[in-house]
Amino acid sequence: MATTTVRTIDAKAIRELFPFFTPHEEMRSLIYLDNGATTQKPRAVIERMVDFYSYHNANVHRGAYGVGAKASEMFENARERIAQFLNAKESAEIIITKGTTESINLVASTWGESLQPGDEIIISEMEHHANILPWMQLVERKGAKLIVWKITDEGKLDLQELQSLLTDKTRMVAVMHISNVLATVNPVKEICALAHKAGAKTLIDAAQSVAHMPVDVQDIDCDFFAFSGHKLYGPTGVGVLYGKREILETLPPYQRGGGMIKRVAWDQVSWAGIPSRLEAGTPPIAEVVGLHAALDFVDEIGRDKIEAYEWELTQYALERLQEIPGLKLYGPVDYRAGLLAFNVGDVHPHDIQTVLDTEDIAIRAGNHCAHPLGDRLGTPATARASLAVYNDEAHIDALIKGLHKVREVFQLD
Ligand code: 7TS
Repeated sequence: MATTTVRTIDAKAIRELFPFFTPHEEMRSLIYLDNGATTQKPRAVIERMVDFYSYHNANVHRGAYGVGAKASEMFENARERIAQFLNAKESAEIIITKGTTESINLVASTWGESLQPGDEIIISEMEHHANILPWMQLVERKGAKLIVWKITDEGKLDLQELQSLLTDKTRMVAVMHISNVLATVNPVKEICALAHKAGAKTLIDAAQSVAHMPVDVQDIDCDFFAFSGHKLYGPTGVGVLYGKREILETLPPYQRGGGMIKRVAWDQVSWAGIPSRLEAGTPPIAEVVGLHAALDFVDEIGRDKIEAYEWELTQYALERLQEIPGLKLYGPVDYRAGLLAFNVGDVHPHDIQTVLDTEDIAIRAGNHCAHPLGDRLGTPATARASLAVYNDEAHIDALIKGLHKVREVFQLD
């Protein structure tokens, strides 16, 4: 039996803040272990959005009438809150996007414009497709080169290896903060320091980190930092790109349209300053307001506390997973985030998922949008349980029971 005990957070009390975990006639009660894909939403987030649409709905940065001004104020307050959440210097460094994917595409297609033939972009072998494909497209367009920073056998990134890849041609090092498959927590501060020493810029894909640990963009000293609202207890359709002011100010527009110009005439156009220049069109207003509530939710619990709790729970899961014969876990075990990607014997991960579903346990199975990593690991697919602050030991116990059932169903011994 496991020796780890998990008690720093009352996950049951937290679940009560989520309609999704409240008994309802339309839903079976579910053990939700697919938080890497998206988290559930607390009532406070849902209610803030309902409140916005019910009583404050107007477009932003337009209507000078009362409701319009109030909507703009709510929107800009949320931007301030996001800046504070990341410890950005100022809210103008916060660009609203629709998610991590769009944030990275934005950087590749604006900052990337300055790339010259022969320039190099370094990304790691563990990246999600969202932090591969925009760079692949960019280097192809610019005659530049994509350099892949290989992972160690343990599933980590070796800083000495990075040092050997950095050259005077390196323009960007773009890496994930936490791997959505290996659960590796990458040393982003050290990565940024090395990249900067070589004269390169840095982008951190923080899709899997912001909800699970404290983050401070000034301390990390990254040039860009991207995340999605929906993996942070917030709505879908909204994400963030943080960028240092001095860099954002040099970027050309991303998309063109309303809200991002100073003046348009047939023969001349002048662009607005940041952040507006990079936010063409009506933004996801209710979603931004909902994200504000999500940040409050996370900070009310405390990100230090969440990090410590999820590590305790992860250790408990790591111990208990050892009880399953034939289970192969991917990624480091000395320290990791609360994502557990594994295979059991030669059972297909989709079959593991299906059997667990009959036990009302939701996990994800597949390649997790990281084909090159799957190639490196020698497995096209894994089953993945991913934890959040509302999960507890009982959920891990149910997962273990479910995995014993998988072994039974597929007659493994
Ligand atoms: N980067 C990482 C590290 C991710 O894990 C994901 C989504 C993304 C980028 C893309 O985020 P989006 O919100 O723009 O789609 N990862 C996953 C996952 O692991 N399972 O489902 C989505």
